[in-house]
Amino acid sequence: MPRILPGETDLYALTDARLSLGRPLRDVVQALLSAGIKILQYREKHLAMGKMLEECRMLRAMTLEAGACLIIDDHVDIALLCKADGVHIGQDDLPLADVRSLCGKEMIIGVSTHSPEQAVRAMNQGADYIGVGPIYATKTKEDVVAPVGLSYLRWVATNIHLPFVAIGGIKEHNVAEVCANGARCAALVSEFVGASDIQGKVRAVRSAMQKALVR
Ligand code: TZP
Ligand code: MG
Repeated sequence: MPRILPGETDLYALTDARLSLGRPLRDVVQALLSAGIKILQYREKHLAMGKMLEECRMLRAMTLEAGACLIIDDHVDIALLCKADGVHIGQDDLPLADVRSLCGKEMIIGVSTHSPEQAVRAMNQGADYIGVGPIYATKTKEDVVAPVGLSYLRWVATNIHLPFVAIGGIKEHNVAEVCANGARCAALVSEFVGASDIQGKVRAVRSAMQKALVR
């Protein structure tokens, strides 16, 4: 099973059917995987559980074929049933220790964090990676907290020795700034799934990151 963590790859893509310009999930994900995305998070907040499970089983087959890691947002039950590589939880989801007891040592657990306290707690409780954000304002997440800006990102890059991924409002035009502030992996939702040319957008974001990182 592909166990790939943020930092081992530069980009982390998330699904969102409502932002995908009406295109089927299969096509959107195929474009992401063809562009070389190696971590894919299934994040659909508005579907029935049975439908989510069906979609996740399809994504499991597609990600295995592409050698990509599949992470499920929120739902440890779906992650287990579809044999995903991991699950991603927020501050209001099930506690990390309980999720770990359900899914075992091998599965990846990612935790969203918005402050140094949350980052330290996630690390001490055994998260495999943390999400850091929202860096910028975003309309993609409904219950989003205020942007934490680049200062929290710099703090994590200096103080937390755990893989991390920056998220929230990251676009082709600002990803260089995110890298300049310590990120080695960026998570994008609307910029990727909302692009008319998804593969071209992934290439453009990756190239902006590479330019920022060699500087
Ligand atoms: N967590 C923090 S911000 C966010 C999530 C899931 C949404 C990011 O979406 P976008 O479209 O890349 O701003
Ligand atoms: Mg959640």
